[in-house]
Amino acid sequence: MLVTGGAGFIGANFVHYTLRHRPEYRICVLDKLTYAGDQASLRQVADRIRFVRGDVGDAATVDALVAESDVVVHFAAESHVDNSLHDPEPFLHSNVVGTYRLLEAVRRHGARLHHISTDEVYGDLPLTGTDRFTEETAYAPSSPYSATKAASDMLVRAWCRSYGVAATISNCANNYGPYQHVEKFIPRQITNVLTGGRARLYGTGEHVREWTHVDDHNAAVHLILSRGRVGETYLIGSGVERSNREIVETLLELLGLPRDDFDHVADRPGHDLRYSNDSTKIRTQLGWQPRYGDLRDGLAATVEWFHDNEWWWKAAKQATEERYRLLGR
Ligand code: NAD
Ligand code: TDX
Repeated sequence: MLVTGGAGFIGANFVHYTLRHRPEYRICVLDKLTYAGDQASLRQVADRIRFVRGDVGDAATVDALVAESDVVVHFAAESHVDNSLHDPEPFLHSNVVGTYRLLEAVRRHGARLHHISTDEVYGDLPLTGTDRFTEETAYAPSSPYSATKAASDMLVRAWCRSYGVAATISNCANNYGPYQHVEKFIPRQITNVLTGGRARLYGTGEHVREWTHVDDHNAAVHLILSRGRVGETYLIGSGVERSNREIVETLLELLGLPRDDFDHVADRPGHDLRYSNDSTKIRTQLGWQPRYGDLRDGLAATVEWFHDNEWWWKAAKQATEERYRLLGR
């Protein structure tokens, strides 16, 4: 199994999950080790996997690795919306060209591909209401990040239809858990507090996200690999929605601080209001069920993980906050 982006947040958790639950797979990770990738996330399993530092946009590297693989799980991407607003170009390269290179290699060598995507390709939903994205929702990406993810999904669909590539796609909502980069919302607030700073909420904080534990996402990916139908798209989401403000208040409480101990900062341009996935298809057709039912418990475990693993995030924290200072957030 080739895992692209396996040194990133979800990819590294996927490698750990696979070694725990599906030890029959022999895993090769291909990762460029951008600012977001960290081989330390794979330290405990380094002797059980092969690690190749390389770019999914590099045709020769990708071709050689896909030639040796039966299954490819494609996590590699530039993944942060704020970075994409500031400098879109790396998103075009990694997310669009990278997926194209992988599709061409998979087409040549006949490997099975699972493409990891996001609910952000569907745009956003009104703040109030019960609407949800489904597999039939029209694509309407808002940010350079989501536009490049939408493009990559379209490439996968076209390569399935025109060349008979054996691929599936999943679009998951926001993930949380260990090894998530400190630029992302939940780790940023926790590590702000742990380093003596304050939580920072964009705009009013009323924006809503649907939070899925990374292990629940990865369990769904394995179900799709073993039982999913080639050519199909599956939406993944826990059904647990919270406003950003509610998340910050819960984190502050878990960290032993007053619930209003945060700052409002400049809003994100084009900020998507609400995400919510209707995951009926994967639940009914493949039997997926999220196991991390209680978000507060999941957040408590995540706070504990960041508290106990300062060695993993300390170096990235300063550079990340430097970037945010330039963005005024
Ligand atoms: P991440 O930024 O933590 O990790 C991305 C990894 O990809 C890093 O290790 C990085 O070094 C690597 N990478 C980037 N460009 C590369 C390239 N050109 N070649 C090789 N490796 C490269 O991201 P994440 O949060 O783990 O997201 C993984 C995937 O899941 C992405 O495709 C993202 O769009 C998708 N996704 C993320 C979420 C979420 O909440 N984090 C939700 C839904 C979907
Ligand atoms: O400091 C912050 N304060 C804040 O209020 C940060 C970093 C974020 N936010 C807000 C913006 C969003 O409404 O929190 C929400 C979540 O922000 P992010 O962690 O940046 O995630 P989001 O933009 O929702 O995208 C995430 O989910 C879908 C992932 O980063 C994407 O890769 C994935 O596709």
